[in-house]
Amino acid sequence: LYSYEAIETGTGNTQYSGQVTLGTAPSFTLTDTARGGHKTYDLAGGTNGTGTLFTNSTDVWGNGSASNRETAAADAHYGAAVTWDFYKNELGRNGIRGDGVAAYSRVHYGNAYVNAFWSDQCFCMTYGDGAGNLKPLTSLDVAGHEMTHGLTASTAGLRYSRESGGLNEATSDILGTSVEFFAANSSDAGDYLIGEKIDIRGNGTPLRYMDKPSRDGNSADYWDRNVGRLDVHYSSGPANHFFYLLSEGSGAKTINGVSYNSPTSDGSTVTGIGRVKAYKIWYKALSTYMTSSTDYKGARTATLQAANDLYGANSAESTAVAAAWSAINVK
Ligand code: ASN
Ligand code: ZN
Ligand code: CA
Repeated sequence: LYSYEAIETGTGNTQYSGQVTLGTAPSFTLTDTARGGHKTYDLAGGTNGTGTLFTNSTDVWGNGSASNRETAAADAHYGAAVTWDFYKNELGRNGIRGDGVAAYSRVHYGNAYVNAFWSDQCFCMTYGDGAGNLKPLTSLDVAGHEMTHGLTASTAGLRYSRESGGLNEATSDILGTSVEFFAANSSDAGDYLIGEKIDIRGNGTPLRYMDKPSRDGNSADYWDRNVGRLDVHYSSGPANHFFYLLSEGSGAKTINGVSYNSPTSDGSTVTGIGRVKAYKIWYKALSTYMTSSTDYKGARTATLQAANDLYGANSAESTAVAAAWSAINVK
């Protein structure tokens, strides 16, 4: 008639998010019964299969340093849990597919692998250890980014090339960043930077910036007719910029100690509506109006429809959506 699964929790000492609570049922494995049964596995340098489920009878996982192989697992397991809670509490969605079933995570992929990825084939997230094995790609924003590739595949299905690919990448940056803010984790406060904790270039700079994407040297700030020719991690720039402008507005601003200065293509001033309304609009557009072939023009239409549904036609929110798109040259 019904089944009962114990909800057990242990302590994770993560590298990027401090000490956290982890789902560890049954009997001290990295299994999050409260969140669809999400499990975290050790690939131990392998590049296929599931590897080995993490087990530790002390129920204390990692020590905050990458030299302990459970540390990356604690970060990945935590990132999946916070993203799950964000989807549920903020977006009203029960897991990636809305069916209450979790994906799983794999850490220690390959040798000094400096990336992380989502796979529709395994319905799983995979993380490398980073260069020199010291900075695994398991920060909260990156976990939210990768899990959101699963969400996008389950909803709009944005094709991973040209403009739809840029929108797919931006959706992962937008919701990954939103997860970081949602967590309100004192060791990893929210920001509009992607991968800032990983120091992927070794000079302290993040992978991407949302206030002015061209700060990375490659991403586009504004839409133009050739933007779809860029790599999807650079054609995401205008949509990331749209999300920043819609949330925070144009110009200079400091948030959680990080300074931003967001320009507009036409010198207009955009007034932000706050990131909570902004991500609710983006998610409704993604899950209701966007399709596999949605381009930048289509994203403008989809988010305007979503804002009209949520806040009313002619609402301040809908007006701000139009203004933010116009400011990145999507008229
Ligand atoms: N980390 C990258 C991403 O999620 C991996 C890739 O390029 N597919 O976009
Ligand atoms: Zn991505
Ligand atoms: Ca970040």
